Amino acid sequence: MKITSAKVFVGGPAKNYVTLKIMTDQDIYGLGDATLNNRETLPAQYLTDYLIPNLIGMDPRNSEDIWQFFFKGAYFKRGPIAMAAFGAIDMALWDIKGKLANMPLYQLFGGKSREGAMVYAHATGSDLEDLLDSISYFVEQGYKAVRVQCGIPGMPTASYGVSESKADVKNYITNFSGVKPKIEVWDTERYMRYMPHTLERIREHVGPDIKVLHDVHHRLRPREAAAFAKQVESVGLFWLEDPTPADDQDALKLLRQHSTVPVAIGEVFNSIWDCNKLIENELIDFIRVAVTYAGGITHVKRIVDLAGLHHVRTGFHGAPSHSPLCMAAQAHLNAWAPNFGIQEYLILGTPECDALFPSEHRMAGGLMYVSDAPGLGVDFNETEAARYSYTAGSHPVVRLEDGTLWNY
Ligand code: KDG
Ligand code: MG
Repeated sequence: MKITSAKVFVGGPAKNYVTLKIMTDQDIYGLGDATLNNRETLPAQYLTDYLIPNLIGMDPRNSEDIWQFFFKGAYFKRGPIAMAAFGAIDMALWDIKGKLANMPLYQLFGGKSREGAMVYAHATGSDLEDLLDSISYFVEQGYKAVRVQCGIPGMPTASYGVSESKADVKNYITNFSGVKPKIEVWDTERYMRYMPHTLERIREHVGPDIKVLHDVHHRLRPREAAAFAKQVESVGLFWLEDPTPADDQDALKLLRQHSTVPVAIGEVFNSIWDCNKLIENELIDFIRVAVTYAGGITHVKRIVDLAGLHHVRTGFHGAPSHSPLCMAAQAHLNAWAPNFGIQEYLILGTPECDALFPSEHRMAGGLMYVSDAPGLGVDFNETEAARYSYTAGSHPVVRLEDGTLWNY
């Protein structure tokens, strides 16, 4: 069996999905996602210029050797651009493998460990009143877990995960358009004063059974993160996400000495080498990598297995920038993983998105049910794809009030 050609599409409804389609000499094709949020053209270019010309003629069934060829074979390894490009190839090769075997991917991993996989929604409010409405909305929809992000009184601008306008509580989508980033202003002291007791109020509002998650989005120093985690311990958070900048694998030691709050980290990691010490030293409870920019199914499965040895559960990234192809790959891993934790879920399921990526993966009662179709179980409609083109976007840049640059 041979790979005969491959093409890359960039675009989609409200997002620049980067979709790879690999064709073979046997009338079977595979699909993969290389979407790197706000830098979408870069993995697309890497695929087109370097990786696809090497893929032509390879046997798509040798997904392990092909992964090693691109990863070990590259002198300059890792990094989100390369790993997103390898990730898309790897996903597409697993898709082909599943179609050849006439099995859904989770069967090739070892079958199902559960039926529905718990997901969490994003509740958001420009103030606490709005946030409580937002939480109630998602709970009424059947979600068992919600991430809560609240506007902080006196904060000069809306901060991460918070609606800019009042009463915008259902579909929180940040407008990232433009090459020049929007500037956000951050004040750690205001956040540290307001957020802990607000989380207490949220717990009183939802009762004991709803799982509550909160994302600090890399904003605190290790000592501040330790103090914050200690203060919010009584809230019983399901997780505290990215309390410190993710690059420092030792930063969480102080937090661990002062608090038992579960910690989730890893949405910016792109290889096992970014998280192996965190996992082996049991400094985290959930690993947040995404199948797209952590090198695809082959590499993420290795991370999941390492995590399982150290009581670390999965909590794969599922921001709206992930295409339904990445979410499908994660759905198969979630169905299989013995150490599954939770899945972030923000695909809006718009008619436009469903038309571009037809699939039978479905959501019910706050759980995601994986499709039984062979391979990834998602198709790609090229006629629909022709309607979309690329629009440049950027993540905001954060500064302190005196102008000092901070972490987004
Ligand atoms: O591309 C960056 C976003 O995906 C990120 O800011 C979202 O923190 C995030 C989350 O938890 O989904
Ligand atoms: Mg996050």
